[in-house]
Amino acid sequence: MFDLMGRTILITGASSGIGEAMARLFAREGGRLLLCARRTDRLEELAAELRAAHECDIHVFHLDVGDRDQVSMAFRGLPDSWSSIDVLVNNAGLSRGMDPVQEGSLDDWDEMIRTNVSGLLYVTRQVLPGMVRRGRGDILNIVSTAGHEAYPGGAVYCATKHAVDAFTQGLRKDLVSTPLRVMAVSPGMTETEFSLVRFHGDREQADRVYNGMTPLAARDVAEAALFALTRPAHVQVGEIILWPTNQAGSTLVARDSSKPPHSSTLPPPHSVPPNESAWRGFYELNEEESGFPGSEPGTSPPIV
Ligand code: NDP
Ligand code: 8X3
Repeated sequence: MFDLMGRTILITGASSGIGEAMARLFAREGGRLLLCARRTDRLEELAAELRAAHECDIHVFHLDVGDRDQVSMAFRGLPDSWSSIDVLVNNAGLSRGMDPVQEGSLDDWDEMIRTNVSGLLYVTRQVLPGMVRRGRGDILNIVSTAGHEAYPGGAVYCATKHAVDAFTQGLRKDLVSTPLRVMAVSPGMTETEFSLVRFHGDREQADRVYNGMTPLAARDVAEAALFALTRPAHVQVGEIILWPTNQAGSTLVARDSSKPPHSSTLPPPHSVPPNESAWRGFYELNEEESGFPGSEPGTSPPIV
C-alpha cells in the first residue's frame, strides 16, 4: 500500500468543506500540502492549525482556478521545493441557483462552467506535464453523483459535472501507458458550504436541503479519497460513488419528518441575496412512501 508520507499534495478549494477535510486528513497522514483557494485567510488559519497539530509542511497560495492567467502565474511562482507535485486533487467547485433553464441566470452558468470545468482543466494542464516528465503522479477529481444523473433545477451544474466525468475518463485513457493514475470520487449530498453557496448565502434554504435525512460529512468524502490515493501503485481506483444511506438517486431521498429541522452551524460563506425561485418540481419520498413514520405526503422539502 502507498502512503501519503512525504508526498506533495495539491488540493484546490481547500478553504472549506471537502477540500478542508482532505487537508486535515492528509496532514495527519504525513502529506506535504499545497493548499489553494480564494479565501487565503481561511487557508492560513487552517495551515497554522495543522502545522501545530502534525508538524507538517504546508504552503498556501491564492488561486481563482477559473482565471487562466492567474493559474499560470501561480504555478510559475511556486517555490522550487513545492514545484514537484505528486498528487493533484481537483476539488474546487460550486453550484449557483436552482432555476429551471428557461429562467436561469447566465452569470450563475458562467461561474459554474468557469470554475468547475475551465478551472479544473487549467490547473490540470499546469500540473500534468511535470508528473508525466517525472513518471509519477495521481490526479483525483471530485466529481459528483450529479455527474451521472441530472436533476431539475440543476441542469447546468450537472452538465459541468458530467463534463468533469468525461474529462476524467479521457485523461485516464491519454495516460494509460504511464504510471500515472486518474481517479474520481463522486459524492451525493454532503453537508458543506455547497448549499449556502448555491443559494447565495440563504441559510434557511440551505438547511432545508438536509431536513429529515443525514447527509454525508466532508470527512466521509475525504476518507474515500484517502482510500483511493493509498492503493498500491498497480491499482487505479476509477471512481468511488458515495451516497448517504437515505439517498438513492439525485432526486430520490427518503426523509424522516419526525426529525427536527436541520440547522447548520456553518458560518455564512458569501453575503449575497437569496434566490427565491429555487425548490421547484422535485420528486421526494415522504414518510408514507419511504417507510419513515409520521409525515404527511408532500410536506417534506425537496432535495438538493
Ligand atoms: P464548499 O463550498 O464547502 O467548498 C468549495 C471550495 O471550492 C471552497 O474551498 C472554495 O474556496 C473553492 N472554490 C470555489 N470557487 C473557486 C474558485 N473560482 N477558485 C478556487 N477555489 C474555488 O463545497 P464542497 O466542499 O461541497 O465542494 C467541493 C467539491 O465537491 C465541489 O467540486 C463540489 O461540486 C463537489 N461536490 C459537493 C457535493 C456536496 O453535496 N457538497 C457533492 C458532490 C460533489 P474559495 O471560495 O475560498 O475560493
Ligand atoms: C453535489 C451533489 O446532488 O447536490 O454535487 O448535486 S448534488
